Amino acid sequence: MEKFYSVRMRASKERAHEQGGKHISGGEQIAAYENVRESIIALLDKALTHTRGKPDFLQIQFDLIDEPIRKLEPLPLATNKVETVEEGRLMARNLLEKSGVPRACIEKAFLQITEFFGHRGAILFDIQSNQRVDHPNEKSVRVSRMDWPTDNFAQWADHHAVPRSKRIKEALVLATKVNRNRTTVAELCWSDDPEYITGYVASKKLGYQRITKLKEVGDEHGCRIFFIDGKRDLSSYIEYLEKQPIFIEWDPRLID
Ligand code: WAQ
Ligand code: MG
Ligand code: MG
Ligand code: MG
Repeated sequence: MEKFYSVRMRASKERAHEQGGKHISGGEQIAAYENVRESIIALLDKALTHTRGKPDFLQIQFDLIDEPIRKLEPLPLATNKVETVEEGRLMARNLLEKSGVPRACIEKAFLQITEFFGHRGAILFDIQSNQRVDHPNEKSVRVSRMDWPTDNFAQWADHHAVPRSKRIKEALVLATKVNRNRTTVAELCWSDDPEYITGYVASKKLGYQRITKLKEVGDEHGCRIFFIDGKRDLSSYIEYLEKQPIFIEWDPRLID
């Protein structure tokens, strides 16, 4: 069996993340040994040229994946065009509700949303208790060990008339890993990169629903919230997010 390595990067400014530094960039890939160098260079470039600023802390590491890598079909994609942030966020709320997140939970999360900005990972929000549950220490969760082999992604992108963008690839990889898990009800995301204003709501039910404007250009506040059904075991869910290796693989015969 071919061996694969998880390659991860994180970069911050002023101090390391755990010392309260500003998050600049993160990234995760899976590479065969002969491609590890290429992965590390790609992640290094991502960190050194980031629009959130020049990092002064950077860490890249790789480690062998022992477990078999599970394959998942990418979530179906749709793009919703909106003109204003207000329209975009209203659409996001409606899509979350259609995905099965209760109205009261959505309102509670949006009331607290400024506390969910500026993290390196995702906030877990429980739809039973209407509370943030990625405690202790309010440590957001970084999803890792996932990738989409380049050629298969390019085929998928061309077929769907979507640009072969790294950003779209990374977001759909993460959204697919997260939302194919039964504990996840839905996800809400927009970037913390000042120039990138398209975000999405994702769920098993609705797939990957892009929304073309969820913030203003120049705004460095981004967020990622996983709405979860908290009756299930939280620690095994977090273990899945951080450790379960996943490859996205699109089957061109399954035309959607
Ligand atoms: N695990 C958990 N949270 C993450 C991860 C991860 N691997 N990567 C990013 N985040 C969180 C973190 O809090 C970031 O601040 C926030 O998400 C935004 O990350 O056009 O580019 O990488 O279809 O800036 C979505 C739309 C783009 C793409 C999202 O997010 C499209 C994006 P960013
Ligand atoms: Mg990213
Ligand atoms: Mg790769
Ligand atoms: Mg970012």
